[in-house]
Amino acid sequence: MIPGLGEFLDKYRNAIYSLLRHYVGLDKPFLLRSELWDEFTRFCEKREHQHLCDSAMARAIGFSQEAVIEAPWVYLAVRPRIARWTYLRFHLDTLDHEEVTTSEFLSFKERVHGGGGNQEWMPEIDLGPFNREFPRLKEPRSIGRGVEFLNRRLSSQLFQEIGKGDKRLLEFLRMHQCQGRQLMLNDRVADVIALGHALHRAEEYLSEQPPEAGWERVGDALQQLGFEPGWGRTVARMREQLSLLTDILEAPAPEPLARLLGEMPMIFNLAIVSPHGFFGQSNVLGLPDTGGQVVYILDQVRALEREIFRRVRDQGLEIEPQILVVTRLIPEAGSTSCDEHLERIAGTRNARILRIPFRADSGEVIPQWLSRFEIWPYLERFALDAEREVLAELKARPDLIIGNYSDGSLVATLLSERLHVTQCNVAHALEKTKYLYADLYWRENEPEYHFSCQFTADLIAMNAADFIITSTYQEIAGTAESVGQYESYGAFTMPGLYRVVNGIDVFDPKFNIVSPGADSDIYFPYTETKRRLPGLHEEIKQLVFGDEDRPDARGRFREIDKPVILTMARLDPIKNISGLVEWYGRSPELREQANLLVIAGHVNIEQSGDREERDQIQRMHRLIDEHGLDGQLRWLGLHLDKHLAGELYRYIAERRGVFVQPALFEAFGLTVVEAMSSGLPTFATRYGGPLEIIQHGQSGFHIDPNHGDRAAEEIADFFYRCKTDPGYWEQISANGLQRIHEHYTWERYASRLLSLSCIYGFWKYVTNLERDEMRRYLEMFYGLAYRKRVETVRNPAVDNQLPTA
Ligand code: UDP
Ligand code: LCN
Repeated sequence: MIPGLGEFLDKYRNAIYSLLRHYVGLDKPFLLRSELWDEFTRFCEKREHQHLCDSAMARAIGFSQEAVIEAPWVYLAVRPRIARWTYLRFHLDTLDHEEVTTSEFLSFKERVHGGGGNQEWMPEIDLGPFNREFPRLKEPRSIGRGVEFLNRRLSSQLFQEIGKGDKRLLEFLRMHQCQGRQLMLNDRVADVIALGHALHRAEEYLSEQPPEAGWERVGDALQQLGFEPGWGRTVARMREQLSLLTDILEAPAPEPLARLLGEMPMIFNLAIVSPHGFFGQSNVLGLPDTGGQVVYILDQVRALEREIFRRVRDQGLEIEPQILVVTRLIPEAGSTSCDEHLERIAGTRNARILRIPFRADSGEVIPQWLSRFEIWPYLERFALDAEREVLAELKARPDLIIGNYSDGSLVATLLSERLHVTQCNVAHALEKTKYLYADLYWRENEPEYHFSCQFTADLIAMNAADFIITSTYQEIAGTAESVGQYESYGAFTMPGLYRVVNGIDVFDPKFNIVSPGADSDIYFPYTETKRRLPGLHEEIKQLVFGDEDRPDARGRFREIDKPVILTMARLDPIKNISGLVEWYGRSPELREQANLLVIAGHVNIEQSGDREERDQIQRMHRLIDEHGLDGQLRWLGLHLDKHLAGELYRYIAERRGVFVQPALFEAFGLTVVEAMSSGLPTFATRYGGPLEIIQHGQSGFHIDPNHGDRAAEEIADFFYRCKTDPGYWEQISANGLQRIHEHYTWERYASRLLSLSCIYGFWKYVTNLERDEMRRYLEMFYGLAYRKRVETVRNPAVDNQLPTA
């Protein structure tokens, strides 16, 4: 509860009464955090209410994420700290107040919403009890560092019982095989005592061998002692690993255990699942539902393959790792390769895209692209087909399955369950926080978005995953002010369907932050002149300054010496590109300082088949007309190939421009990382990933898309300061580069992801991380709720109700 709230309420009953009346008088059943606070400050403007300004009540309102109001009740969902929730209710007449349970809060919300169904008996989804026995983090600051916590907690637990941990570790080391070849230990090591002796003798033997010698020289002797390949390429490395194991057996500690496990030869074959969209290597970006996720996965594959090869080599093995990206085959694929069954991934030795069509129940192949909101009926069959094809293609089980976005994670769940393989999820973007009240008004949204399928799939996949990696902390648990994307699945209701009182626990150690980067061959600093692509400069000059008329462009810069503000994104309302155009149009200062270059969508409305994009195109033209921007703004309705995009960032940087990412919300924001990697000072939305990528005022700037005039002023001030403070632009640019170098690189990503996979694999083996009870519950949820919702996508006439008691 809020300290001091009780006393304050008792003492200032009159003021509290007026405040509650004020809220009730607004005649709005649901208020969000900003509305609650704005009304509170308005209320406090009156002199007689000023004592509320800095009171326990102010804190209670300030911490509230939402209010549900129906006279005489006011219910608040209070979040006093990151990921901590309490629910309060106030009675207008009696001024009583009390804490209520999550379930009571949600059922009041359902009643006020009047959402139909049997509200007396709403199915409650509660995954909390399954985690009762399971270690969970306590401090919000530890969220996202699950593996460190697990190592600490489980290693002490495991080795507490004398002999138990050692035995499990021994069994684990003995079970490794690849392509029929035994790795690490063989049957000669019968028990832990024998392992101790064998280690001792092996270390002694190796200490007399040349440090650079390999398995061919020492293998026979080591095999006699019970060791198999996998300990290292050289004697020096083998000694290091064996000595780590000796230390662990003598005095188990989390850090050496993590080092030993993190480098074990466990991951050679990987399946990365991403069914929706057009997944290809060229001509796909900008097609519906096809954006950063594709860029992320292709870069991820290259980085992982490099890292697996490095590890395999260091481990002294000769194994060809294989990575498959499993996606949908689309027969009507236009100019893309999405109708090809198998496609090699450029820049890799062995990675492929494996495409499998969606099929109707009749077995017929679905020929056309489907929106990500419409794919639910096809996923189960897709998973079964994928299982067969992946096994045939790899000629083995994958060692790790990574699910991407809601659909990929659900398919990964089905595959992992059937193949008994470690499962990792990557969300990219959870839709729930993107759409206001998407859960409460699910029924209204159902025809277009089918959120009931998506949120059910999310709950299943999140809870089934062995571990989840996120790009930022805020993706899991938000900030002091805003709710995290995963956190929003903790408690919510879909009236008439089900009520979730414990959906996902962000304190679960399965969450780990592993941030992506930008391809360093493409996005590198503008100062690295030798690596640059001068051959593209003439084309870029034409694009930016546009001497020629082009059908896909509007506007041409009148004053070409001014620096350029660059923005580039899909023309999706959430990206708010038209918002930036409006701020620019309304700011004479900014227009005075710089030109605006927009790369997004299509200039010609006829070229877009997407309703939301068409609205944006119209809005863009209207704003350009209204503010007379044709001489200061240039809008290119095209998609740049990544080499061109990379060189364009540098071209703009060289001319002392900036990059602006004005989204209303951005889950992560690859363009932000790309621009910063090029040395381009970046202004990006404070809602979502960029809040964490950029340190405001140091390595770039945060802007608030809800206060566009202020954002425009801040950008204008930056240009002004650059004129008066030589070196300022360079300083921000250099800090941005350093930030990326230290935190957002694919090398770091790949190394961490593989270590996590090995460590979670180990803990899954030696403890009950499988959580069988949870798995059974999820199976039931899948069968009874998810499959039923899927029927409604196939056939909207199907009754929307779950059976109620
Ligand atoms: N992109 C591109 N050419 C374009 C527009 C975008 O190569 O004309 C790339 C951009 O460089 C980035 C990705 O598309 O790699 C967009 O990813 P982001 O995470 O910024 O947004 P998303 O589209 O996933 O929401
Ligand atoms: C989806 C998004 O919306 C972006 O914010 C991310 O950068 C992208 O996926 C890659 O994870």
